[in-house]
This record gives sequence, C-alpha cells and structure tokens, in this order.
Amino acid sequence: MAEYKKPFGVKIDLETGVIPGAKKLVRKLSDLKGYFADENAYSELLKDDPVVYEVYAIEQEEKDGDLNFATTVLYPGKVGKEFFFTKGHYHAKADRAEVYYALKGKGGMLLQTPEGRAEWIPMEPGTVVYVPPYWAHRTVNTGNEPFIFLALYPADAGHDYGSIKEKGFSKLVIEEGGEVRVIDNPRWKSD
Ligand code: M6P
Ligand code: ZN
Repeated sequence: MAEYKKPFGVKIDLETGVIPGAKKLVRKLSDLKGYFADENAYSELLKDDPVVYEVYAIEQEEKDGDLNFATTVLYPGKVGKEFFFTKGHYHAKADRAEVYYALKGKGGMLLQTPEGRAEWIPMEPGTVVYVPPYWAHRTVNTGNEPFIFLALYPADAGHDYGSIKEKGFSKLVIEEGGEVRVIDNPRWKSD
C-alpha cells in the first residue's frame, strides 16, 4: 500500500524570496572561482567576496515521481561586464525537466545542450520558463535589484555541475553601452 506523506502549504515572502522552514544555501563569489570570464575583475571583487545568490529549498527524498521546489535570490552585480549568475547545471538524471517562475526583479535564463546550442530567455515577474530534459540551465540577473524566482524540479533530478564548471556556457551575458547583450564565449570549446 502507498505510504501517505502529509500535504502542506507554505507562503513565499514575495519581497525577500524566503520560504519559511526551507533549507538555505548561500553562494558567495569565492564559491564561483573560474566561472567568470574576466579573471582580473573577479580577483578585484573577491576582496569583498559578496553573496551572489541564496537558495531556499524544500526537498524530498530522491525518489522517482516526487517533486522539489526552491526559490533563488540572485543579487545584482557584475564581474567586469558579465552579470552575476547562478553556477548552472545539467541534471544528474539528464532527462529530468524543470519549471521556473519569476517572482521579482529582472533577468533571464541561459540554456544549453551538451553540444553547446544555447538559448536565452528573458524573465520578469510572471514569466514561466520550461527547461526541457537534457538542457543545462543558468539564471542571470540583468537588473539593479535582486532577481527572485521559484523552481520546481523532480526530486530525483540531482545536479551535475562538472561540465559547466570546466567549460562554461557557449554564450556570455554582458552589459555593453547600457544594453544587455548575449555574446559568444571566447573560451568555449566544443568537444
Ligand atoms: C534553482 C533550482 C535549484 C538550483 C538553484 C541554483 O533554485 O534549479 O535546483 O540549485 O536554482 O542553481 P545552481 O544549482 O546552478 O547553483
Ligand atoms: Zn535544475
């Protein structure tokens, strides 16, 4: 017979992104070593080691069929011309999909196939993004205030950070002349 878990509701604080009772994860600039293109700008900013983003996650056991959800509070900032972003990942179970829902601020999602085909989806409050199976995904804050969004993902999806950490995305999201631009990553190499 099925084992019944207790249903629950929680209220996200839409100003701060906090989910009461969630597990909090903090990623500072020092946790993102090697991720940004401009290494001199990175070293300079590392003196302050700002918080880049926080995640509030309600996670279940890694079982097929169950769901996790999390808010992310991605702070505004840049390393050189490159906007602050989340690490980005594939799913450890690569065929697992995900849905994001933007709550506050301004940003977007960079997605990529393992071959390096990239897509950029701008996000503002109300935007829902569907992340299909097999696509790596990273969010970027292109605004001046925290960019806050909710993510819903299978409990057994897991995170695979390895290839993004080594190779990055094939595109960079930068500010140039006051505009948001998505440009080719000069360091990107496909296998
Ligand atoms: C979203 C979800 C989480 C993820 C978080 C931060 O909330 O996709 O699974 O952990 O963003 O992204 P990352 O793990 O790439 O740092
Ligand atoms: Zn994910």
